Amino acid sequence: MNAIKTLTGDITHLVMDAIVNAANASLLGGGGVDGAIHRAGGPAILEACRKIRQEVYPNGLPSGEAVVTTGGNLPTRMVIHTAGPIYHSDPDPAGNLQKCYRRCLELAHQHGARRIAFPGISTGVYGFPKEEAARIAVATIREFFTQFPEAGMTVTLVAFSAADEQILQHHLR
Ligand code: AR6
Repeated sequence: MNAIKTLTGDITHLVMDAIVNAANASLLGGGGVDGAIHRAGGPAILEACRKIRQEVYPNGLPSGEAVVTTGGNLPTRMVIHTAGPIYHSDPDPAGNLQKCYRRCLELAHQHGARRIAFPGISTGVYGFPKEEAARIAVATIREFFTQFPEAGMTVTLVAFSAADEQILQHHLR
């Protein structure tokens, strides 16, 4: 059985198989949830990101792509880093946000992750409207579940405020 849940809190505290990082093309850290994950996860995550930049994405992670690293000191086995679209400059913000969710779910599934948590990718500094982002998140996860009914995944959508969780709940109804 697959399921979608919501929760309000700090994603770095969650015991999961995988948590998603709303990173950027550089993969070298930043503010928001990215900063929190690197601070709490320690240097092993940054080290793994540097290696991926050198070996796989010398020009940076394209918008809509995702990569997996260790969870370092976090209570999660792995971190899936994705670069969400910058809402006001990306040529296809909705399409690329959908790709982010899809790609993260595919990687989680490939790595055997059953408990996976997402923050609101692009809904902070990157300016993606929260309503539209929640609709895309829920629709993309549901589509994935339809294609992989046997995946046995529980996806937790993590809000950083009660108001944001209300938006997610609305789209789950
Ligand atoms: N746990 C859960 N959610 C969080 C946390 C946390 N610890 N911290 C923030 N949020 P943002 P973006 C929520 O700005 O818009 C960074 O500098 C927050 O309330 O972190 O994808 C990166 O390096 C918001 O709803 O990510 C990039 O340069 C959501 O997480 C850039 O920002 C995403 O906010 C990415 O921007």
